[in-house]
Amino acid sequence: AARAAALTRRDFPAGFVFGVATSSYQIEGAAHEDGRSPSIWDVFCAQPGRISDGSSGAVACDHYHRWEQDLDLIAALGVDAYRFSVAWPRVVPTGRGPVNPAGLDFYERLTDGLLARGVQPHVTLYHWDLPATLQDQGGWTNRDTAYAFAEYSAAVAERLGNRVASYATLNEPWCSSVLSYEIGEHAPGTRDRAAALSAAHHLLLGHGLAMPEIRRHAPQSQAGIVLNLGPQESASDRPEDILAARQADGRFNRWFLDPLLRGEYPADTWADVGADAPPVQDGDLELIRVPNDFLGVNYYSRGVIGAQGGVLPEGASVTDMGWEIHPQGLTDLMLRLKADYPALPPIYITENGAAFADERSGDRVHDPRRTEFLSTHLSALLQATQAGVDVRGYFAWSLMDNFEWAHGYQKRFGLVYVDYATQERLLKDSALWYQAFLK
Ligand code: PNW
Repeated sequence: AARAAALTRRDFPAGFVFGVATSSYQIEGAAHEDGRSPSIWDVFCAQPGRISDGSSGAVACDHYHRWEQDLDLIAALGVDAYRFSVAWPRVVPTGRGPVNPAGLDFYERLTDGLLARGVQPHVTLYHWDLPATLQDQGGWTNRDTAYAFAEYSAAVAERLGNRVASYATLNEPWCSSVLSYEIGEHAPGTRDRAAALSAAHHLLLGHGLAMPEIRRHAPQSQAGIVLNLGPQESASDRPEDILAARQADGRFNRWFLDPLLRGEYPADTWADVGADAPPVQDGDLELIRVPNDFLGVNYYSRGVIGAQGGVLPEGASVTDMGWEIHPQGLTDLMLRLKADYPALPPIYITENGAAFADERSGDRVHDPRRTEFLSTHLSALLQATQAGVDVRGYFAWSLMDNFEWAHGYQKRFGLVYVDYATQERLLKDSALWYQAFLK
């Protein structure tokens, strides 16, 4: 802990980018303004029982109206970069069809506002808010959605162009396929493995189709994709646990990494899913294997897997999400990616952070566990860079408390506290720590 407390940005390679991250539906609110159409999350939140506190992102952090003060806050943190996402239903309200200029205006204001403050804009094109009209036609289980995504991506890249430091096509396709179509915890909330695997394939195809559009309109920006990854380790030496861990790794990590970086689905997992395998057409994998300038990695935890499912190791400490706190897993993951994928591009950690119920006392919010989480994960990342892994940046999740999907507002990931009754923002102790780390 003493070493972690002393850590500063100067321990990292020159040029290493430090930032904070958010996503559109989680912070913007203004769900019906300036031509925005409903997304699948508006529809999902309106269904009783889907969101644990019955809330939605209709207002969220009201960032759509408070963006200027939020950009000042970002600048005050002293970060190099800010990662935000663009809401597809603001830009192409019908999903596929005419562009809504007022939607693009908002993201142009953000982009220029960041640049004016000396902060690099990093854009994610799809952080889960699919236009609801596309879900009416099957959403990501419909191959056409991949083509619609490429057209929407082109419209964003055409407007924002080279002003954006990096474009990520998708955030966490595991979440927008498996969690959304198979586990049913995220929108649209279906429970169908074949649908999830079809969705995953069309998401990857959408990435492959969008990349050349981004490059055409923003040739100087970096372009890539963001995956949520984590080691899936066996709970014991028993062969059945080892097999289960390998299967979990196949579904969670390799199902996305292998098509993107090797141009093939993992054979063992393909065999496991049997008749639920996705509808792959000739040429799809060549498109999906398009070279990326970077791979974004969101790291929160590892999995410890037994034949019965995921287990929590004895004595493990967890965040309010119930996720094990395991910084070593970040080092392990980075080393594994380098070892297993010769085509691995430079890595950005595009999300890392923790939910804790933070105690507010007056105008201070004491969150020592979040500071500890961030500093130990940064140390773990530093170890990976020192072992030769090409990591170029780190984004803390999240800039501020926000709408945590199926958990509503009851899980707080922010470095900045949000008082939802007043929309007041307050730097938590962890934000002050990050500020000092960056000085
Ligand atoms: C990510 N899992 O979601 C998202 O990119 C963020 O929008 C979100 O707020 C953040 O992590 C915290 O949850 C995840 O079940 C959701 O493994 C679920 C999982 C991973 C990431």
